[in-house]
Amino acid sequence: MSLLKEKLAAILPEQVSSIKQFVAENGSKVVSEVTLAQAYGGMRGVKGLVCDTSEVPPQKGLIIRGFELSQLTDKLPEEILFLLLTGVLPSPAELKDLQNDLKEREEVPEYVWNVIDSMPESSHPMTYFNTAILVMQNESKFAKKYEEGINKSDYWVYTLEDALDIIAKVPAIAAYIYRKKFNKGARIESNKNFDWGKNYVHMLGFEDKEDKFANLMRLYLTVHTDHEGGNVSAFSAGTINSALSDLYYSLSGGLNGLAGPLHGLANQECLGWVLETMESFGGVPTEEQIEKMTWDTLNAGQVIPGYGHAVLRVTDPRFTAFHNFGKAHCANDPVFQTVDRVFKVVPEVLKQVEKIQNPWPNVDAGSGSLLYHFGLKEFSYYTVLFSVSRSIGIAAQSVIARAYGLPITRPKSLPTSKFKDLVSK
Ligand code: HAX
Repeated sequence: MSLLKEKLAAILPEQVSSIKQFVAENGSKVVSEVTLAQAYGGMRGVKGLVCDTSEVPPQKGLIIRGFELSQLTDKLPEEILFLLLTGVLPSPAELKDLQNDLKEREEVPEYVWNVIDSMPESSHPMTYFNTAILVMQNESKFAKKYEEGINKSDYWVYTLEDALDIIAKVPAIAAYIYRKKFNKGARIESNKNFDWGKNYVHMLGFEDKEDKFANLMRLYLTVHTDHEGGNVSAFSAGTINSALSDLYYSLSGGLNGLAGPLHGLANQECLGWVLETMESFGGVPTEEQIEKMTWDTLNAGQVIPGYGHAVLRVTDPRFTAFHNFGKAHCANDPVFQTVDRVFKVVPEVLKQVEKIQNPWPNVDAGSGSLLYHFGLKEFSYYTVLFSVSRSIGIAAQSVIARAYGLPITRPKSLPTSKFKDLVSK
């Protein structure tokens, strides 16, 4: 048994029984109320979901198992996976064991390459990626065991198996999609000596002798892993998984949500907006020029991608992590300089638009300029990078949900006529 599985097997029973007792003793206590505006407003702020892997306090931003993001930016994504699942960072031996386990699971079934090869070349990289995950459903150990008839208490064990199988394979799949879609040449085999992030850079086909791009990739993959349970991708995946659809079904479904421009696709849109601004003004724009471009976009009835958030009310610490990396490694890059200047101007403009709750940058505002700096310029690919990382968080949330025995998700909807009745009472 792997050290990760051993640890989970040791800690989960105690956690599950303490949650059962907590709910039994306090089940009737009111923890949240719902206003009419919330019912029509995407359930914003309604506290009706459990997520123990991470939380997002509006005034602070992402906290993973008690660690603020700034305490985790030097960690590998594999360490974050261990942390999300167990609540503690791995020891060196536990990390090595997890990395070896992932290496053993990384071979991608041949039919996945064939399916990717047979898709229309015009398909978006996210369509390739989510299709590849879905077609691998054929491999689900959870689905096979479920069909055989397993005990509910073992659901988490086979969800973990699926989780590790998927996480091991996604870098190679994502890298091949990049190489195929953008005519970069043949598929590159994995290097068993590299960690998960560095291996991804290697399979994408980038020369990276000093590990500079690998360091950005490790940071990128660490930062995007998890963002509590209510965001579109995690919530959708969790809902699908709650029906005991296995992780292949649920991850693919959740990542289809990440492909939306108000969610993960914002990173591709954001760099597009920055480059368009640079092109309009022939180089790094002045603050006045950025202000004009911002108002032009708003007046055209469009959003400024990379700014605003449904939960956050401060600068996203994930943006800060990328901004700091950019200042340290890309300070002279004109695209990064533009992002830096946009950060000075856009919040001041958005503060003047009364309806906007949060004028500050989110995770997507700066990362594209760093990828661009290292030569990954095909920005329709950026959401795939996000997805590779988010697979970790979604997988961890599903393992925990199955261990807790959470039931099928089923909130109540009402027609407008019933809400009118409720309001008039
Ligand atoms: N530019 C222009 N208008 C904005 C805006 C922005 N950056 N952010 C919010 N608004 C508008 C909303 O569109 C909404 O307008 P309507 O009432 O006319 O529909 C109004 O301000 C109120 O919105 P809000 O309450 O402040 O924000 P929401 O919770 O409704 O939406 C969004 C949050 C992230 C979707 C929103 O801020 C947005 O569209 N931002 C730009 C897209 C983006 O960066 N998305 C990525 C978010 C992070 C993420 O999930 N990454 O994966």
